[in-house]
Amino acid sequence: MLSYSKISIPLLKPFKTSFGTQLTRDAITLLYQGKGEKAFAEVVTDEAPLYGYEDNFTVIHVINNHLKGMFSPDMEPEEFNDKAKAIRGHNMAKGAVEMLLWDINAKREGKPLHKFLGKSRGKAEVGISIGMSTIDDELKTIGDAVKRGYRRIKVKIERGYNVQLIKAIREKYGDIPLSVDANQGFTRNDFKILKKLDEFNLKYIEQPLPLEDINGHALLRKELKTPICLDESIESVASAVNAMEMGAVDIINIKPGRIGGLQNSLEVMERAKENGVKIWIGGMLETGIGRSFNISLASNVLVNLPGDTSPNDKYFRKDITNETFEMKDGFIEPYGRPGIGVSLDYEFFNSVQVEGGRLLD
Ligand code: OSB
Ligand code: MG
Repeated sequence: MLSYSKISIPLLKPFKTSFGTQLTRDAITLLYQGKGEKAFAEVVTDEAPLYGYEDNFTVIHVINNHLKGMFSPDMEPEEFNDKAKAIRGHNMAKGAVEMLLWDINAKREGKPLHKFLGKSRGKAEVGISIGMSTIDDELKTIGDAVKRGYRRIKVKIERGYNVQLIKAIREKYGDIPLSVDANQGFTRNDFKILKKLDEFNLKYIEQPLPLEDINGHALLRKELKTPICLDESIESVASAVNAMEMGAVDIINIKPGRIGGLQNSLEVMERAKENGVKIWIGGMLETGIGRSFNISLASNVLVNLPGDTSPNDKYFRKDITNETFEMKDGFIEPYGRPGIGVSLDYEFFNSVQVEGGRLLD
């Protein structure tokens, strides 16, 4: 049986980006209960379409009315992807169903997901993504993150909150590995502001322009010394190939839940390698379910930069999974049990569930 739930869990700290402030993680989770083990997946959408055009409401609609008929627990992810190609876009909805199939298949084979996906290093290199607040508060958070051993610090920027922040960070912490994420907060008229960031030796600037404007990123890339990383613009394999062919991108932030799942992620990783583009695995404040998928993928040998896959306790006082991820020397290990290797704390899960329904017999 395939079912979904919507849960809402409070974030330890509000997470502010150029597109808004999140106080809770409102996640759609998928559960497949067959004869054997249960399998899980998590959709990366939120209540409102601020990051991309999909949201929790479109996802439930697309899965319920279009994707569930294409899903069978006996199929491999590739077969589902071939069928789901008939539906335009909606890669966040597709990605969650696809990842559920990876968990089902890995469990059927008795293999941990990170090994089932191909060559794994057995650990993921971890960076932190810090939401906007005040410069003083961010400096404190960064000090703690450096002490905890994070391998890269990423701060969010927007119009009116950028150069001053980065200057303060460099003054206090020197040349730590630092990047910035604008979440589409700038336009083609802002190249002058963005050029000012060149003097701070940033690892990269992530998604400065609107997601549709891939050529704008190519134009900006010619103006900047700082490498360009794309996040929201990479919605599919095709958009990744377009961005690379247009010279719009140095680095891609892959979120499997954003680009239709793990098969697409692996394909983008192969294409990136051919094109000399670097890869890291991002996050969307996922619970332990989505986090486990991200960490499994981030352990792959084709990933070559630290990602946004922090331990659960960066986000939540309590998570919906019994197992949590811990960071040691800036690395997190995926679980060795079959599939995603985590189980649900049903008592807590039920207490935070705001909506649920059966999708399919
Ligand atoms: O742009 O990477 C982003 C969170 C929600 C939506 C978009 C983004 C983010 C993050 C947080 O940066 C990454 C994480 O720690 O999960
Ligand atoms: Mg981003």
